[in-house]
Amino acid sequence: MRITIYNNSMMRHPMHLHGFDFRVINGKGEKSPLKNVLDIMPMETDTIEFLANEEGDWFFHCHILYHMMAGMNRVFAVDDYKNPLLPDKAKAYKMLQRESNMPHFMIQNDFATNGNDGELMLMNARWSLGTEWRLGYNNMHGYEVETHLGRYIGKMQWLMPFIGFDWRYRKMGKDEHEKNIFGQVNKKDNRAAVSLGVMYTLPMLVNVQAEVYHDGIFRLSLMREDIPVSKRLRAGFMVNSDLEYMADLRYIITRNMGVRTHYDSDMGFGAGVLINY
Ligand SMILES: [Cu+2]
Repeated sequence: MRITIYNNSMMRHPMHLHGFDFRVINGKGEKSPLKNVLDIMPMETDTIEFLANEEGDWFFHCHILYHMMAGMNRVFAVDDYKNPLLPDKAKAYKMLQRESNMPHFMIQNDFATNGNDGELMLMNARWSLGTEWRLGYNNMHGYEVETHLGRYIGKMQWLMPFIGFDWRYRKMGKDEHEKNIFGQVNKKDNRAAVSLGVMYTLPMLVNVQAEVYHDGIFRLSLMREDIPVSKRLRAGFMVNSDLEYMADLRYIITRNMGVRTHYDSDMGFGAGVLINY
């Protein structure tokens, strides 16, 4: 049996096969190494080969267990093995796939000098529900909340169509209307809008997002989070066609805590403590 696997993620995955050792056929011919774990690197393609001569249902999975639980697992059925523990194998396999597509939850908030900056997210392998907020301490800075519900589609899952809801409130003293780069006038001070959009993952994990709101306003954004600068330092940025921008630097102290400094075109410069779960 010959299988070609491709790693389209930016992580390495030690893929482990039960029941057999396999050869890794990557142009080494007779000298192909024999393994039962293949640590596949980002963007790597590998072909593995083994003689499926042992009857059974054999598990093939990523050995990083939370990847396995997020769906990186399959079963190779060799012959029609009657497993005494699994009378209904089709049902059991469905249950496995359901169990390994559990929703996971994350939340973070930056308690900063210029406001609260945070997000929460509920995701499984395909669906993503996320809310981001920027809550200022005064009316001039105002509030801004953006919510997106989307589904990653395609084999590579680089494209996510979504529906969104934006709500913002701000009081500058005058009701300020700003123009975006398409010449559309955007009411920024008190706005509630629903949107349809798509997000696409570009190389280097830069996300580009195109969104059209029910009032006709169009918005394009480019963003990237978690750019590793050093072992503990992460950078990020966002720019959009409303001429808003943000750049941040974050220093990871513990798994759930860090310090963050950022500059936001609406809220200015801020420094704070970032808590995440
Ligand atoms: Cu993995």
